[in-house]
Amino acid sequence: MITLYSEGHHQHHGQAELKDGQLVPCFEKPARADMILAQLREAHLGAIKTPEEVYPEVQSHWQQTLAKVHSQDYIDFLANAWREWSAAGHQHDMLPLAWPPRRTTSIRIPDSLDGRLGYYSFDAGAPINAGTWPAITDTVQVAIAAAELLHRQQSHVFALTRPPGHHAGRDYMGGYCYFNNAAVAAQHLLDRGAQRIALLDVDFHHGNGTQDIFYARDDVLFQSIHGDPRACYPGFTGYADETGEGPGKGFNQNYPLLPGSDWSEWSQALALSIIKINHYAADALVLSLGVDTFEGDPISHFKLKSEDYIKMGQRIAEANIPVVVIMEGGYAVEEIGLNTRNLLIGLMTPPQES
Ligand code: OKP
Ligand code: ZN
Repeated sequence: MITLYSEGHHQHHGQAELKDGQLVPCFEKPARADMILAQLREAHLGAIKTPEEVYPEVQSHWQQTLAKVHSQDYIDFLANAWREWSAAGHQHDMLPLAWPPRRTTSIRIPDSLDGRLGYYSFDAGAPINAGTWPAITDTVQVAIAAAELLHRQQSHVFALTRPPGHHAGRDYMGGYCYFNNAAVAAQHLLDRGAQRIALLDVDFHHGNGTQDIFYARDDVLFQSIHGDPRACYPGFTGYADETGEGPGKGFNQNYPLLPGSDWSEWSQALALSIIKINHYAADALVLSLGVDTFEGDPISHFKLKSEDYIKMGQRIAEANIPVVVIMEGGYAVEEIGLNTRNLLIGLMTPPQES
């Protein structure tokens, strides 16, 4: 297995997020990726490469792929946001403070930076600092290079992406996410000739952004297993009756599970989603991997154990299609490396057929 990684993510480190009414240090921090990388090295899970090493053309192509998944005005907003913010004399993180409410007659894009910040976000959970743009553009290239390697006949590739991406919709950020790395990887595989991509999101939180991007498309089958939106962030989306629209009808499935769910409940949802994926006959699988389903995760509410990630990887391997793994969440920083490593080991060593 090959891992794709780039140092650029270190430049993105938010200062604070809201939790239970208080500003607390961001759970989404550079050490998350560092811990995963350390575990991969220790386990000798295969070569760790930069996007430029394996796919130099990515440096001139990533913007084209990105623009098929996100709107150009949103991309431009992110490209210029910090420059505008710091020109206004601010040094602390950018965070939005107002959003259009229900019954807004027509949502126009404001001129003010605060207004645009609200327009292009769904929560105050995605702080922008001076290094956010270099980090998110670096990690998009990690995702594309990983997809490229999969296209060139690798059976498993791991994209160690950070910050995560699955809450980022076509034209909005939120929940630590700016660009949807998994959606970009799926798009690159389609651009390389794949007909059907399955995108399975196993992060604790609903992949609302990925659902948004592919909701009306039939070339990406989106499956998400997550905390029930009645109780869990981000809420509002992730119900089982959200099944796609227009040409995408039937190509979106949500498996909401109650807080407290453990491997026995979780693995039943996985089995259902794998049946769907097999039936779809996908050319490749993009796995949005969050290990915040872990019992020790500080912001999530499932009860998976470290060993369960080996089984998870094995079950996914049984679907017998090439898999590109895109890193999403996981905030138990001490265990994030072990849990990720276990998933990857499971993926590479499916149980022998009896
Ligand atoms: C990003 B990813 C709940 C606060 C939730 C944002 C969580 C973003 C998760 N009390 N804050 O899906 O791992
Ligand atoms: Zn998550």
